[in-house]
Amino acid sequence: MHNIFVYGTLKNGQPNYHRMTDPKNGKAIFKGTGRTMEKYPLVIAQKENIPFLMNIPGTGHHIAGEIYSVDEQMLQFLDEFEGCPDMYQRTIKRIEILEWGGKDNSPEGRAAANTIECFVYSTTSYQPEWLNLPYLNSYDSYGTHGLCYIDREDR
Ligand code: PCA
Repeated sequence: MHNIFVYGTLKNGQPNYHRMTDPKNGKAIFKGTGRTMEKYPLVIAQKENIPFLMNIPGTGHHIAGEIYSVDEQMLQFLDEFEGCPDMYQRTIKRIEILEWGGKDNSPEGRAAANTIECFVYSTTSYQPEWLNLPYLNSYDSYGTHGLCYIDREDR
């Protein structure tokens, strides 16, 4: 199993969460909530209103998200779904654990420290104009920004 930190449309309550819970895609077990140790610029870009964490550590905010443990099948599914490595690249980042909320109470399932290394889909293939967009610290497709994510199926 692999730890993955999601900050965008894959979070619970967001438009692509159902892809994480669909057993056809593999397995994803919720572990808890966290935020990036480093600051990053998180923007909503392109006509489909897609959240992008630009891989520029030190700029922007600590980004809030959710930690999941996923199997190899789900990781492969997510790589393909997220257009990795063209649109996003999957890299390892250190995440500060805010709440360890998983159902797994076994010693191995519990967080021993207050940080954890996770895969994250961030991007270096961004448009320079994106640097001028507002930087978010937490993504919500349905937020007051009005930039609701446009589903893949509706494009
Ligand atoms: N999906 C991935 C990256 C951005 C997005 O919308 C995520 O939720 O972390």
